[in-house]
Amino acid sequence: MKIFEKFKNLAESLKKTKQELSDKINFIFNSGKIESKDIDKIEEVLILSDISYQTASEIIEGVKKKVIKIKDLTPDIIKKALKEEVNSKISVAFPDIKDAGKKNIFIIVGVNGVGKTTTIGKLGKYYADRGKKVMMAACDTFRAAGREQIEAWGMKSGIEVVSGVENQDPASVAHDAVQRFKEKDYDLLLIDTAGRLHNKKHLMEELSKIKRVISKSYGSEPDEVLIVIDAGLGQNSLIQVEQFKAIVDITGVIITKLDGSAKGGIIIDIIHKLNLPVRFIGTGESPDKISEFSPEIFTDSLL
Ligand SMILES: Nc1nc2c(ncn2[C@@H]2O[C@H](COP(=O)(O)OP(=O)(O)OP(=O)(O)O)[C@@H](O)[C@H]2O)c(=O)[nH]1
Ligand SMILES: [Mg+2]
Repeated sequence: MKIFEKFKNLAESLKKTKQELSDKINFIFNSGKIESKDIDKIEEVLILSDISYQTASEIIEGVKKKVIKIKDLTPDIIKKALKEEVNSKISVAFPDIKDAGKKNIFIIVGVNGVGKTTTIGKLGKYYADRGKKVMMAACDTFRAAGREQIEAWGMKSGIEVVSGVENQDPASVAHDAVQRFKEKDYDLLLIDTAGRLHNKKHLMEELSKIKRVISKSYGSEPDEVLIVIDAGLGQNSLIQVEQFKAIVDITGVIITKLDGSAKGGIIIDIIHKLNLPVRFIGTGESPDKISEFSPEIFTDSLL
């Protein structure tokens, strides 16, 4: 019960994807006797929920192998096999997120408008609620609104925000934040960055500089470099993640706006194809709408 409570938001935010997926799968099975060609139809349904062709085929091949010798196939047998296959794709034993010790730094990156600043605001509260002393840094110096936005989140949750002036070099804001973080009694520093398109070379170089400066002032690499992706962008986000990964060595993924999307299938590819852990899920706009990710709850809620 308690475990389910913890992932309630995750389960709820998968409703749209589940509807797309389960309704269509049930429709396939409603046509009477189940034949092996019905299993192939499921592959199309998976692709429609934004699972890549390659991953969908692997899942379907796995299902077929599991049920090939069973004479009287029922929808339940196939659904169970499907669940097991999806689960096997996403149950990768990643190391835990590095939020345990004293002094951890997370940098949050991603393209424009995916929900980075909102996620930092929610994460700040999430960790403060769990007893951490959190600091947030506004390294989006392109837009005054970016700074004001994170300051508003800080005010709401009583979290200190370090910010620079408009158009200040974001790397120098990051440097100042890390110095302050090191000197004072803080546990976790969350660094917000401006949105940038993955194909804009100079902006990607700027990000690489921010990370270099943080590592230098911190004395070691930041503990987590988390990329935020918008669930609604589906397969496009795989390209974004790959390009950011090449520049700043992404350590994990946060998926936002799952509440408004039927493309939750993308999560399977992030884990299976890109081999990256999904750390958090954004499930709405308000401060508490953030959830840890659980592969089991994900598959259970989806299928
Ligand atoms: N429904 C929903 N909306 C979200 C979620 N996360 C963020 N948003 C909304 O997405 C919009 C953009 O969020 P921001 O946090 O400003 O995005 P950003 O990535 O910081 O944007 P830039 O700094 O301009 O690149 C806002 O309207 C947020 O309220 C989520 O999990 N669910
Ligand atoms: Mg922002």
